[in-house]
Amino acid sequence: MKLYYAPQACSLAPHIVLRELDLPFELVRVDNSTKQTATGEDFLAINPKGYVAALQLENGDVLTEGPAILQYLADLRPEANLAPPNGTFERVRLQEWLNFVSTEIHGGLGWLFNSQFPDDVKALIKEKLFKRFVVLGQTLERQDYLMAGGFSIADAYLFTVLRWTQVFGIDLNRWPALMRFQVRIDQRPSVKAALAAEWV
Ligand SMILES: N[C@@H](CCC(=O)N[C@@H](CS)C(=O)NCC(=O)O)C(=O)O
Repeated sequence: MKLYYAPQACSLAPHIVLRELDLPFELVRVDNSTKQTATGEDFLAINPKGYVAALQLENGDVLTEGPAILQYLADLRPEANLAPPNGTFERVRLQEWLNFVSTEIHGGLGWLFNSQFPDDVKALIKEKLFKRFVVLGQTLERQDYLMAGGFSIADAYLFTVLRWTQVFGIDLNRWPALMRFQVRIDQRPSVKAALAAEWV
């Protein structure tokens, strides 16, 4: 498998999960401004959506959209328990979190990267985002991970997007459970290895 990624982008989540699962993979860096890969390919020919993450399977199929990629990977090694089995209520609960992280947290923080947005619009986005942080905090105050059963793909995703708060000067200590969560996930060997591999 090939994971097309950009350093510190949302592709870090499947990168962490590939390492958690000890699956063989190749990392291919994408320059998001030129849409060229480090290997000289036209990224738009691989993923016409033009964004990371994209996962190319051994048969050539390309899978996109973080929550889909994460679930595909987790299901390759169900014994690792990074996602409850399909067809269970717990799997739907996981999908509920993946969707929340994708639309409310990834989506919200993602808008803040847009340099064309005026400050008052960014302030409104932050106000909404902080309400979502309170919701996350309510769960993470009573358990270490989003899912009661332990570390899952949703945690890899949440960790990845919450890291961006540093870029915008948002101090996660305002939501202590979120700060503790970031520190906890940051200590995982898979996370350390993924960050080291992307740090170029
Ligand atoms: N809906 C996509 C969004 C992916 C996304 O936002 N990718 C960003 C990096 S975190 C990107 O590559 N943006 C570059 C662009 O849109 O041109 C997903 O959930 O995977």
